[in-house]
Amino acid sequence: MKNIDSNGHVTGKSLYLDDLPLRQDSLFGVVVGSEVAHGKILDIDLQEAENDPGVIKIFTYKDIPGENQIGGIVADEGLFAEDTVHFIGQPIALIVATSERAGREAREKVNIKYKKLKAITDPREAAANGSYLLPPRTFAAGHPEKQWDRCAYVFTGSTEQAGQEHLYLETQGAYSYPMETENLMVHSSTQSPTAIQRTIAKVLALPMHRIQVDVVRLGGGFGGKEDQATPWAVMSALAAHLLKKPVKVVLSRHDDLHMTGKRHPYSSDFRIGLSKDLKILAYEVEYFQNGGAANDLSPAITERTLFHTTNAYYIPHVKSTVHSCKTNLPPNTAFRGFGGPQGMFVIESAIAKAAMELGVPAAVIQEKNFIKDNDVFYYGQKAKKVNLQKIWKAAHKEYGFIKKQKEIEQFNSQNTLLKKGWAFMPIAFGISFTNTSMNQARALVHIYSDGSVGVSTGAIEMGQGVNTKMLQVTEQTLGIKPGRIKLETTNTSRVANTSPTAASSGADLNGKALQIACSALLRRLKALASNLLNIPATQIEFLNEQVLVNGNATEWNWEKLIQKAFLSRINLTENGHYATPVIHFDKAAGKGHPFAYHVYGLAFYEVTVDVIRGTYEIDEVDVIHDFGKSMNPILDLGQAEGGIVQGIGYATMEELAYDAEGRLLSNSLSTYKVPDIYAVPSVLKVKPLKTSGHPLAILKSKAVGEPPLMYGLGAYFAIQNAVRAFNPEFKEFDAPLTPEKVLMGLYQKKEATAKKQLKSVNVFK
Ligand code: MTE
Ligand code: LUZ
Ligand code: MOS
Repeated sequence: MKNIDSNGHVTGKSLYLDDLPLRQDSLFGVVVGSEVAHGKILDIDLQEAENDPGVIKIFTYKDIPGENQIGGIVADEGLFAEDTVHFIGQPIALIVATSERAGREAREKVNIKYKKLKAITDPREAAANGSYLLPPRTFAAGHPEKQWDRCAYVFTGSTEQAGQEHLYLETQGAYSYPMETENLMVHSSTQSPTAIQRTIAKVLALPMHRIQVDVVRLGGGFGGKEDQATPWAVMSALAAHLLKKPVKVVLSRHDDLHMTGKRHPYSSDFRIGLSKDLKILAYEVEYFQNGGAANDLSPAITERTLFHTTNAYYIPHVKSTVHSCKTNLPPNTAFRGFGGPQGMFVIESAIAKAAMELGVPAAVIQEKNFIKDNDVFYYGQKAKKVNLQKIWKAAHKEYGFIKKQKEIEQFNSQNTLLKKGWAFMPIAFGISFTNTSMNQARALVHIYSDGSVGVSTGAIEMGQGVNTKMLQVTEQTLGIKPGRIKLETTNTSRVANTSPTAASSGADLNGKALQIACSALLRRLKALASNLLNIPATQIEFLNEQVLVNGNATEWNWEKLIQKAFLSRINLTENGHYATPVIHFDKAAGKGHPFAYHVYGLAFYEVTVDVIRGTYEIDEVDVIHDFGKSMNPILDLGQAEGGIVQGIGYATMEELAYDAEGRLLSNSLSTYKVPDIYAVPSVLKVKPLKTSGHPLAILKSKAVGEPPLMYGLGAYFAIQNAVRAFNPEFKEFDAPLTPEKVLMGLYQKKEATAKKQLKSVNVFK
């Protein structure tokens, strides 16, 4: 089934927040952000702005009836700054005006005086100053400290990874209006309607049931709207509630880039120890995570980094520590992969470093250390149904890598102006929210008396096609035509207490809840048919809208049976609840079984570097991916391709530039370079592994939203190898590997010491 949104998207008929018709007397909010990265607010002069003709009111923290607090995991973030500011763009006030333009003009007239304080934007510098969001978290297994002497080879190194801008096509925004009594209706472009409902309730001092959040779809989220859709929705609700008028707050692209957090940059040190036969015996890593000015989702992202420290490998002795550093940048947040890509880049760098020093291809070390069935991930979960060996073999057979590698070697020996490189990137990504309690969902199904069906779940459609998957689950469970089914908006009054649509679990969690609801309805209808036909329910089946008995048609079809059920006063509404079984995790011990299952796969990269210009092309990416038993191969392929390209952008070209004060310089699409169609590899093949799927995946179809992004990291190592074919001194792990860095790397004399004094202190040296 093709994506049910595709016609609407290409004809422009799909509705987004900005397509909602405005109510009479609607007002518009423009956010006033801090102009300094760290400072005391000495004075806020709103007089001149307030006198502007279009301005209705300017709100600050003083207008908040409840708590000035929007922190989701840790209560450390005000909606509006009070006396100090911690990043450029931090909201201080909301100007509500009769038009957005009037609001923006008034913003020019706001005068805020600050006393500047020292701003820190580098996580190592923050650590050196004791500036942390939370104490460090460590996961460990075995005794790495006792292994170093026993290892035949030990290597240390450091890595740098920049952040990444989500660049959802639709910027952050919300539209709220008051309803009868104290009730509020909130339309928001959010992955987490419940977080918005809960936070508005807290800020306005209202019970949650007064607030209804409704979401049609998002023009992309990528994690950027898991937590950070909240402030704008709360601001619009605050103003709507206090002014008793509809208020829309939508960020301009410029404001969105400045005010919202991004993927966390990491600066990390590793030490890796191998045996004579290249088994990894021990691995130690310290990550310095750039958390920005408040926790936001950093504690959860920290955990996912720890979980993905060993990526697809079995390592018996591991110690992994994340230092979550507080800096004067916007709070960094969820981004497809959620700390996983950061953990994986470091272990892949460690393997690459060992391979360079030992003079073998990294692939030799990778393949020898893949995790196998019954090996235990270092956080205690036993690996089951691992298929990396199978994937490795399938990939070699399918794509003929040995021949490709020989051809690349030959190419390099014959060419002086162009050099090729290759690399493998394996992945093992855990599926479930790492916070066990979040792994639950609900679905509400109505069968109307004409036989049509309305489905509500907690899942948010953000382009990934979750609504299409929900429709498929309904269709297959009830045995009816897709045309009978309508996916309702995601609404907190219909489905309450939702987890964000995140962690790639949207389809699994909501789909399983929906299956439970549909199955209950089906049992009820079968009991009715059994009565009508005087046949045991076990012999009855619903297929293609027909009621079948032992495979034979009866006089009853779907419509007729539903009418009969309604007249017989049978309940045609059902609510399904699903909580992932099996999973558990002891946070203090750092051990347990946190994931329903893992998604595995392998990507191969071939790239060509121009040694005069430093430019490069990604010639080919060949992937074998474990989709399980895909319920929708076209959608899943789209997720894989999109994820890979987004990951390649992260590893090679997306470079966030700040000035020394923490002001974002790459604040437009002319200065922040994301992959366009020309950056997509000329050949990008994604083939499914043949497998029967996993029972905890919806219809055995594995979660696909995030895992493919991490294949993108392979681009880094392939380009690095191409540079090394020209200059073996190039050994840096500093992502993204932009053409500028490639050019420097091609001509650098010896292994460069890290750029800054602070960064050169490897904790393992
Ligand atoms: N695909 C599109 N087109 N747009 C998005 O915003 N978000 C990604 C992924 N794929 C995203 C996307 C992220 S970060 C996640 S967690 C998953 O979709 C969420 O959806 P799922 O749980 O239904 O896979
Ligand atoms: N969000 C979250 C996530 O709250 N917990 C997670 O484990 C997670 N994983 C991936 C993406 N978002
Ligand atoms: Mo995705 S980072 O889990 O929203």
